[in-house]
Amino acid sequence: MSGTRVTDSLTSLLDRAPTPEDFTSPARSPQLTARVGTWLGVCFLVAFLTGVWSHLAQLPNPLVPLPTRPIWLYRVTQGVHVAAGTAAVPLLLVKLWSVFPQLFRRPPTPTRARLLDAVERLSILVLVSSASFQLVTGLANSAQWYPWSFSFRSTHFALGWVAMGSLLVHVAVKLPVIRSAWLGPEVAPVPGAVSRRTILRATWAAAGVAVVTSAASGVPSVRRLSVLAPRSGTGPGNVPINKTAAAAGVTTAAADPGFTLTVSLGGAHRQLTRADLESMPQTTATLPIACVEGWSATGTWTGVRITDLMALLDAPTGSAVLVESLQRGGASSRSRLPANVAADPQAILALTLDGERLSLDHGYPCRIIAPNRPGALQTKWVNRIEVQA
Ligand SMILES: Nc1nc2c(c(=O)[nH]1)N[C@H]1C(S)=C(S)[C@@H](COP(=O)(O)O)O[C@H]1N2
Ligand SMILES: [Mo]
Repeated sequence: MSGTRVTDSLTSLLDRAPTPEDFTSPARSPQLTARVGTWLGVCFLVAFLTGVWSHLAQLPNPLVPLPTRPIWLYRVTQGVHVAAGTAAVPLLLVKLWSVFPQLFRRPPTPTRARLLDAVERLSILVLVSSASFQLVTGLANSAQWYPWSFSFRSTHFALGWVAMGSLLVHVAVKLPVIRSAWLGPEVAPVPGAVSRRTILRATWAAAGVAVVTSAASGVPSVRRLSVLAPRSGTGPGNVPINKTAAAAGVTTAAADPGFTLTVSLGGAHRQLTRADLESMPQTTATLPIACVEGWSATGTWTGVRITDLMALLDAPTGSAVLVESLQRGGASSRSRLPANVAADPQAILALTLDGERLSLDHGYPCRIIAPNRPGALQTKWVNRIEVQA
């Protein structure tokens, strides 16, 4: 095919493609787009800030020690993170529906304008794809479904910055349109057409239903309504079970009566059986498991303070602690308690939950529980504690 014929057929294809004017639904308007878009932007900002916080909370070696109080802070920020992301799903769908005819806008003719148009389209492509990626992976993660091989946390974190950056560019470019849509004269409703108010109400309702049925399982009064939340069900002590002992491949080792925990500092170490741990002073704390997936549940845990274990080896105060599980591999099979966490009187190697011996699935013989930490760091089936002086 010659060059001119290619250009000719491309031109005729473009001629036959619809134009924005072909989509005549009076329900679409800049006023609708601006309202949904503003709330979508708010959801993304909230999810971004709480997401960065969650990322920092999971760093083994935080630059600045994150506080261990209030004990419920991470539970709230992560619940809000997942709720904001879930609410954003219907908002993004309505927003895209309200603007998609613009895809068919013909590029302007003057070179400069055409270039600007191309840049804007490119920035929107980045925004829409990064935003969709965040919502799809986030939603899959909150359903504990990881159908990919990349690291969820670092990818979701990196794309969060991309989405936020392109959102800022988008808002800056559209500021005049957003302003006049919010502040300009009221547009009279078109008789017989679905009104903007109806669409907005349906959109808010959809966002509300999405949050309550899937993301609100950490709020006791609505937990029963969270029918789509994978772990609104209860395990022993009303604390859901994240990964079972069988799934982690630790059943035999964890149930072994010969189990010992090794506590070490440099070359020195102590071996402790479960009976040894039970004979040490016991501490009780009521603390939540707050999963990155959005659910959280409170339990009353009893066991040995981390500081008491450190004292067995005369470890210097202010030491951090590395904790390892019987589980081989897996992102949650080890965690680090920075010095301020290890020193906390509520940082416990738990032996019981709600007065009952810890179940195998909750981490028997012993598991970490400490205040204001992501659930992923509350290591189960602990068999090694290494003091890092
Ligand atoms: N060894 C080990 N510990 C683990 C996990 C794991 O997969 N393996 N999952 C973590 C995650 S992501 C959470 S949310 C909590 C859940 O604790 P639970 O199952 O007792 O509710 O355990 C954490 N501890
Ligand atoms: Mo988790």
